[in-house]
Amino acid sequence: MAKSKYEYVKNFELPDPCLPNCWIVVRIDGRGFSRFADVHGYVKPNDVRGLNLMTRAATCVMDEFRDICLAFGQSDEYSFVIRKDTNLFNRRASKLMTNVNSLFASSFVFHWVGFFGPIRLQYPPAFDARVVMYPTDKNLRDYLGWRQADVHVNNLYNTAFWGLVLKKGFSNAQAEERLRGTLASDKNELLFSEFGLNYNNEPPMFRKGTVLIRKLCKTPGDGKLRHVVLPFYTDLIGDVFWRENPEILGMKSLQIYHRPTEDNSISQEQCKSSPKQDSTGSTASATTTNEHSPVASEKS
Ligand SMILES: Nc1nc2c(ncn2[C@@H]2O[C@H](COP(=O)(O)OP(=O)(O)O)[C@@H](O)[C@H]2O)c(=O)[nH]1
Ligand SMILES: [Mg+2]
Repeated sequence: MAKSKYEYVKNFELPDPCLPNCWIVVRIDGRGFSRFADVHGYVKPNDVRGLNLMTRAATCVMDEFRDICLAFGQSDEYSFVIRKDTNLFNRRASKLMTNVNSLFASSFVFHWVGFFGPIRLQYPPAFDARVVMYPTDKNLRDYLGWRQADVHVNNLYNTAFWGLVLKKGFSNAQAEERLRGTLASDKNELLFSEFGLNYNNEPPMFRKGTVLIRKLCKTPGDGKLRHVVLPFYTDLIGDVFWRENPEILGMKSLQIYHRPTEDNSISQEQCKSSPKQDSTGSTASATTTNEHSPVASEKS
């Protein structure tokens, strides 16, 4: 067919490939989530329903895009790490970013009722996204370490702040003033002396965020090995996680994971952490003991 006079406009579309051989990270972040959390009555400082819903949405994304080898979530953000040898969407940054982001947002809405039940969604939430490339394993680990350190700093502060406001009747300004200039050790001490709370006993999901990785799990019943996405609440900064899961950076075949036999699910009431089943039957559970949990999602 002869070229139409409009064809030339395609030349305005610029290529945007991600550099070869780099880890690709897509990070999504809730837009105006402080307001969203207030409007929907999120528990302060951590709402397990909200955190688990984020993890459910992230699991949907990982189920769809198998080249995502790890995701890390906290608060209103999730980072998705895409294998450095991926050819997904020909490595086009905008395609990767928009597909991950839109599937995340639609999954968040799709699964809302499974986590929030009768609390209706008041308006459509939105998420921004960015793509960042990391050329070395160290860069990638440092990126994830940075996000995890952020969880620690924010959660320690927020736990102290909301403790003062909700349990001691401080105004927001008074709590801010009380915490101004304090070190981590001061906040730990404050939590212990004022509220009898040992920060290290707070649920790992709150303190460390959620790591999603892929494993092979034996399915109860038919005993078949199936591909699963599992949540872990564990340290990413040290070497242990990377030593125990060498397939991630090594881009090797999935490892077999043996599920803990006991039911570790806990509720918001029990420890401000509730990995209840959602309406689809999937779980994204937290544990206080093993820092890992039952299956979040299964695909054969
Ligand atoms: N109450 C509550 N708020 C949360 C929770 N997770 C995230 N948020 C809110 O979401 C915000 C996320 O931070 P940021 O992205 O910087 O703020 P944004 O620009 O308003 O989206 C936090 O400051 C909280 O206000 C939660 O579990 N409970
Ligand atoms: Mg945000």
